[in-house]
Amino acid sequence: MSLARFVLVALAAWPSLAGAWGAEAAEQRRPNVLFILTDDQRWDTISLHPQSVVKTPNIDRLGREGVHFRNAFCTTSLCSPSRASILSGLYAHSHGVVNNFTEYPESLESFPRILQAAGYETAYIGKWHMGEENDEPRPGFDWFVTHKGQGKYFDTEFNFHGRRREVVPGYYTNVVTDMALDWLKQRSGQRPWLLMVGHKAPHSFYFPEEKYKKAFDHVEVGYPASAFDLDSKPAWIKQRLYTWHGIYGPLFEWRKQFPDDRPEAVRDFAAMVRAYWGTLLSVDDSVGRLYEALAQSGQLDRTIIIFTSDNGLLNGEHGMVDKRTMHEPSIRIPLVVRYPGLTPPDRPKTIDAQVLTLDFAPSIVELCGASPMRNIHGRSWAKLVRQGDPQWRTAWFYHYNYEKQFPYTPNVRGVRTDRWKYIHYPHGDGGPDRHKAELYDLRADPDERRNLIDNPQLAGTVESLRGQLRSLMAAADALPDRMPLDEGVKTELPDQKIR
Ligand SMILES: [Ca+2]
Repeated sequence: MSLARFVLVALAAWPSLAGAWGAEAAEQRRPNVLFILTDDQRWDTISLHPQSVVKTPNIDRLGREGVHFRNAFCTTSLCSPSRASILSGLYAHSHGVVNNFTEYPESLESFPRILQAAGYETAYIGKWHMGEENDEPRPGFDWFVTHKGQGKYFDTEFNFHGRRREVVPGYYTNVVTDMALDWLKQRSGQRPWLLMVGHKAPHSFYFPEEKYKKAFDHVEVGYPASAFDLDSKPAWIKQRLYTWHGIYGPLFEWRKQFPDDRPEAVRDFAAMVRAYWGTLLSVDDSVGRLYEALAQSGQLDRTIIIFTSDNGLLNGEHGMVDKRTMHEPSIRIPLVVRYPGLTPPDRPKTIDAQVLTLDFAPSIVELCGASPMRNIHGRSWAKLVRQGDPQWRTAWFYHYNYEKQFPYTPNVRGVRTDRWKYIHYPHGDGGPDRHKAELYDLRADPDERRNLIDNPQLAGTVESLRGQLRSLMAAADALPDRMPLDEGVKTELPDQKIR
C-alpha cells in the first residue's frame, strides 16, 4: 500500500484524526500579519518614490517583491483619529476618536480583535497613541507593550502588558524592533500571529540616531516654491505662516528665535527637514531586521507584511509644517505590502487606484480568512490587487475638526476624485463658510499650486464636486455634520505638555 493510500485508509478509519489533520492544514494556510506603522511619514520618503531623498532599500524591497500603492491616503490627517480608522475601517465621526486625546472605544470592533477571536496570537509593540495617559493593555492583544503619550526617541518608559513598567535604554526605533524580534522568537504555539509594530519615528521633535545625525548634511534644503505662491489661496494659509504650524514659526524647536521670515532663517528649516529624514534611516534598518528574521524562520512567504504611516506631513508646502490640512503631502501615506498570496515576489505590482486607511481592516480580515467586518466604510483591496476591480472607488471624502489646542487649521471638509480636489472650511455654526474654498485639477497641477475656485468656467465642476461630497458623507452617515466652532488661526503656542 502506498503511503498516500495508507493515509486515506487511516483517515477513513479515524474521522476525528482527519478533522485534526484538516484543521492543521487550514492553519498552515492562514497567513501571519506583520503591520509596521510609522508616525507622520510622508509618502515620498521611501525610495520607491522617484523624488525621495531618503534611501530605504529595505522598505523598497517589500514593494519590489509585493505591492506598492502609489495613491494611499488617510481620511483624517491626525494621529489618533487615523489610527482608529486603521483598526476599525471607520471614519472618525463613526469611531469617535476625533482628536488626539480620545481612547479607542472599549466595545468597538477592530481587525486585531477579529483575528484574536479567530485564533490568532496577537501583539502590539510600540507607539499606540490613542488615550494620551494610558499605557495599559488594550482589547484584542495577547501581548501589549506601549507607553504614555508620545514616547521619547531615547530611553522611553514602556509598560509591558500591565506587568511592569521599565525605562528601556536606547533609541526608540531599535528598542521596539528588539522587542518585536523577541516576541517572534518566544512564541511557543503553532497558531498564526498578528504583530503590530508602532514606531515613533519620524514624528516631531525629530532626533535621529547618532550614526545618522549628519546623513543629510550634504543635501541642500530650501523652502518649497509653493510657500511663496499663496495669492490664490484662502487667507488662513497666509496667517498660518507665522504660527506653530508655519514655516516662519518655531519648527518644533529647530528655530529658537521666532517668528523669523528672513531668508537666512531657512537654515533652521533645513536642519529640521534633515533631522526628519534622519529618523527614517533607522526605520528602514528595522524593516530589514524584521524581514531577515522572518526569512530565517521560514515564515516570510506566509506573512502579510504591511508598511505604512498613520498620516502624512507638510514639510514647507504652502508655507506649512505639520499636517491636518487636506493638501497632498498631509493626506498621502506610504504603503507597501508584501504577501505572495496577493502577488508572487517575482511579479510585483504598483496600484494607482485610491486606497484609504479605512481599507486596512477589511483587507487584512479577508486575507486571513476571517468573517468579513460589517457596517464599515473601508473596502478590501485584495481583489483590486489580484485581478483589478472595475467597481473600485473613484472618489472619497476627507474631514478634520478644528482643535482649540492647535488653532492653526480650520474645520476641513473635502472630496478627492481621481482628478479633482475640492476643499472647503465650514465655520461650524451651520452658516456660510468664512474662508475661501480650494479647487485643484490634480492631473494638471499635482502640487496644488493654482487654486481654481474663482474660475467661472469651473463653476459646474465645483457644483458637481459639492454634490459628490454631500452624497459621500450621507452614504457614510456623516450627516448632519457636527463640528466645533472655528475660532480662527492664532499665534499662541500649544501647551508644552501636548506638543
Ligand atoms: Ca501621526
